[in-house]
Amino acid sequence: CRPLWPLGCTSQCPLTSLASRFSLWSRQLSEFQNRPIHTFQVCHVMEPNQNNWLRSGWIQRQAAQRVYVEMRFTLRDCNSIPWVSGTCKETFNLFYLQTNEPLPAATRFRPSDYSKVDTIAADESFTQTDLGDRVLRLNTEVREVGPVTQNGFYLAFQDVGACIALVSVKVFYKRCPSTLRNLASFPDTVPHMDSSSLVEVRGACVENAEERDTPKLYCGADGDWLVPLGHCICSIGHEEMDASRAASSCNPGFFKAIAGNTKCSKCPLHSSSHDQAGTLCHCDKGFYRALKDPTTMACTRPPSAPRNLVSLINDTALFLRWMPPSDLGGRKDITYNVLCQRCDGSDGDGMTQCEACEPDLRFIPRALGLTGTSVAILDFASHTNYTFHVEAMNGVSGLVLSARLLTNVTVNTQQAGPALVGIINKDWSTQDSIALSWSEMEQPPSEIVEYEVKYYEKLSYSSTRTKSTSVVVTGLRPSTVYVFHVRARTAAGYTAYSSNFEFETAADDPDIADQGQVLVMVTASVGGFSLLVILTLFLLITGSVLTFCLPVPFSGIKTYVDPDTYEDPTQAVEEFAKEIVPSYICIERVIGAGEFGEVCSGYLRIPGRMDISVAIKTLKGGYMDQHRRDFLREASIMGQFNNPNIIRLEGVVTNSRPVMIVVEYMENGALDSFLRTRDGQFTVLQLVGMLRGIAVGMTYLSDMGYVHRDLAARNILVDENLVCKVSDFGMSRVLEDDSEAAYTTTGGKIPIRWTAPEAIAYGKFSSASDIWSYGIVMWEVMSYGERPYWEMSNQDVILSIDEGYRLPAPMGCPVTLHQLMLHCWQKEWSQRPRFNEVLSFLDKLTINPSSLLTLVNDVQSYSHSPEELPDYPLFISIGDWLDSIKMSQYKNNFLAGGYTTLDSISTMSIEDIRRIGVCLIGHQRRIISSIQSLRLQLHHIQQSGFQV
Ligand code: ACK
Repeated sequence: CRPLWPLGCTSQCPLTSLASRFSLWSRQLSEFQNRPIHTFQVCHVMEPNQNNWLRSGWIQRQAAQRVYVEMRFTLRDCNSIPWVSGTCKETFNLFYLQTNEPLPAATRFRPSDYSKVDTIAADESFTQTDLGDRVLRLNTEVREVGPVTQNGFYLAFQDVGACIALVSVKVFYKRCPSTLRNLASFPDTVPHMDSSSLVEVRGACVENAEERDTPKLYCGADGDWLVPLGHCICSIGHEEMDASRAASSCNPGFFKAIAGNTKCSKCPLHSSSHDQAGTLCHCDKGFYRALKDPTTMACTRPPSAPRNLVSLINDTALFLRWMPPSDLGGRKDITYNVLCQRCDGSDGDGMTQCEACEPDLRFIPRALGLTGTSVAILDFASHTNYTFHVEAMNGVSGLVLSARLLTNVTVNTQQAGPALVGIINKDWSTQDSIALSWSEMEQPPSEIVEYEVKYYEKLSYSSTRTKSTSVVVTGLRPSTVYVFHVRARTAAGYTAYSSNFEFETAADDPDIADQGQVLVMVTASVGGFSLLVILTLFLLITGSVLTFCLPVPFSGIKTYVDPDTYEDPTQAVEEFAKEIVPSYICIERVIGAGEFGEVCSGYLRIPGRMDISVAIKTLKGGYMDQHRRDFLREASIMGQFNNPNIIRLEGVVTNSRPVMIVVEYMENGALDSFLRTRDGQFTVLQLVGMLRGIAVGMTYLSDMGYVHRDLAARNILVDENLVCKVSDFGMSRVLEDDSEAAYTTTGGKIPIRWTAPEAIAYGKFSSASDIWSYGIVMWEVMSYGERPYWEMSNQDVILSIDEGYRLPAPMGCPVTLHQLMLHCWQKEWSQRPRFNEVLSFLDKLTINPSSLLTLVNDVQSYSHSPEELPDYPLFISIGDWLDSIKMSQYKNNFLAGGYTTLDSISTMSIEDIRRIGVCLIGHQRRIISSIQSLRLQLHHIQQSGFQV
């Protein structure tokens, strides 16, 4: 409150007794600790017609809109004064007069000029003391005066015959005091004259704070601040202090890069701030921050050089592989550049002459910006020394001027001509040795020096040498198949490798020595010279001929080479698929039809080996070259894989007709039809086992960088032990073969129901889109081959997915598995799990089968509860519906059960379906699926705003 009056007045000055009998007294009141105080008193209670006036000086209004007068006075009640009845009064009156200026001193006092404010009565007059005396009590009364609109006013007190002592008069107005709220300051504010309206006041942000939403407060009539709105926030480099009243600067070692009411953060690792109010921490010497790094991220540095760079060369490709640097510099965005130089011969001073490699050298996947730790190099010149430098880069490498850290390897590509060794015979074997021999070529191009035999046990190798055309490789493991590569070194250097040969050591029985022989095609023989043959033994487990031969253990996985990167696709077939002698193939019967010709089953009868059951895909006569290429493309892809859950390529027949692809035989055929014929016959654990197998195969493919694009139950084959293997690789590019594939707006052919939205929309196929398809395969498996999204059109599937709809859990599906499916169907591809994560999740489920016990058994527990179901009109009858799903025989069951409308069946549970007498589990499943499908279609119709 602000006093208006008395301002700077002494006890004598403020009130003037006007034409009256008010007089100034000195009194002692207990309320004033009995100190003497001055009062104006009047007490002419015995005399009638009293009219005594006391008037204030001129009081300036200042900012006041509403003026209050507080009067403190004592008043004797008439009863306490004997013989005064009739004349004694117990009230006095308060008046006021507004003027713009003080009245001239000579102005006559005219009571009629004054307006009455109120009649004032006392609340208290006497109190009883302990001694029984009656003591006058002080009264306090407050009145509002006005409205006062002129510059000032006078107050006047009229006595009409009471006994009063006026102790004090205080005149004041109310204001909302200046304040700090939400980091904004609000000035002193006078409320509105009209008590029902508030004064809106805009605050100003305190120092080092900035406005977000305009800060506001409202000043109420009683001088209270009300309704705080908006706020200010601390500027960068500052944090809030003292309950949002002030912003203080960040201390050294702390920073704040974004305005807001958060605290200053400690400088991230390898950075510091030395001053107050730091908005950024500067990187310590030798550490950097990339342009896109958030300021909260630790400063990082370039990586050290890659380690253990090794090379492998075969006839057509040169492979480099390395290990990540020991110091990644604190970052994860590591990439590698492979730089190449040709270093041929030396100049006159004995210095090696190096120049940039030829531009048409092909690096697969590329030379720069590699994210993996291997690269394949094609189209290199023979008889050449290449030096490859591999450098590791990360997001801050570009900010550093210091020398680059490289790892080098020099590779000599010289080959002294084509393979000289063609036939290798296995003469005999024991459980730990194999005896080999080979014939000599009649006319070798140049003298052969000697044989060197290298052999590999797991990931390390040993070697032995021989000058003769035979060798006994000892120290092998029993009952193990080894792959042999042979090449000769002549005086001119190495020849190309021979084909692969597989030989097996004998079983673990010391008495049995295998005397089998293997006949293979001859590409060259060795003449009567001393010669060197290198036998390279690959342990089958480690992979095909592309496996690196390393002196150190090597954990890496091969990279898939796209056959399309070969100019001549037949080269890719030669490289990755074995040519089979047609007479070794024994066709038994036709088992199906593929896009290029029949699929048959039969045996592969290779002399010296056990018969193998095989499926034989044939290319029908009258094909065009393009057909042949597309047909064999699958073989050159499949031939690169070696995994128990990927269909195994036995070989191809390309040199005679019909052209054939021979793969392992899978007794139970395609997974989708297999499950359909065995509806409800497996345990959940068996189904999970199948899914696990598929996940193993897909983990292998994705690790190799191969994207399948057409993962679906129809492309998984099942063997007699229920092992599932991924197949159908030819379609990764064109998908012509898949009856499910439909043309998209971009012109590609895509199996819509199995394909991730980003792949449909912009052709973005990746292992993440394969994961989406894997989720659909999970759903197919758990529903025993049900068609995903039932009878919905492709267009409706795309729209529903876009609207966030996902397939509900199939009947009897454990909740955990459905959750995994939903995870695979995340719209954002980067949020989907990876195959190795899916695999370890499935492994955990298998180890802990109780996690599979919670089933989604009832349609009512699906994501759309019955209450949410649209109230749709009946557009077909129950009879039509049952006819459409070939379940007409249950019409009466539905009628008898009281289900006469589609509306009524939409909430049916599997229990309800059993209750009305549908006993066969396959029929229960078909009906419940169709109900789900109806619900989905109705949901979609509702979403699209279409009125049925
Ligand atoms: O469902 P299915 O019996 O399994 O019918 C198709 C048919 O050939 C046309 O592709 C079957 N099929 C394909 N590859 C093999 C295989 N490796 N083993 C057994 N059946 C196979 C497939």
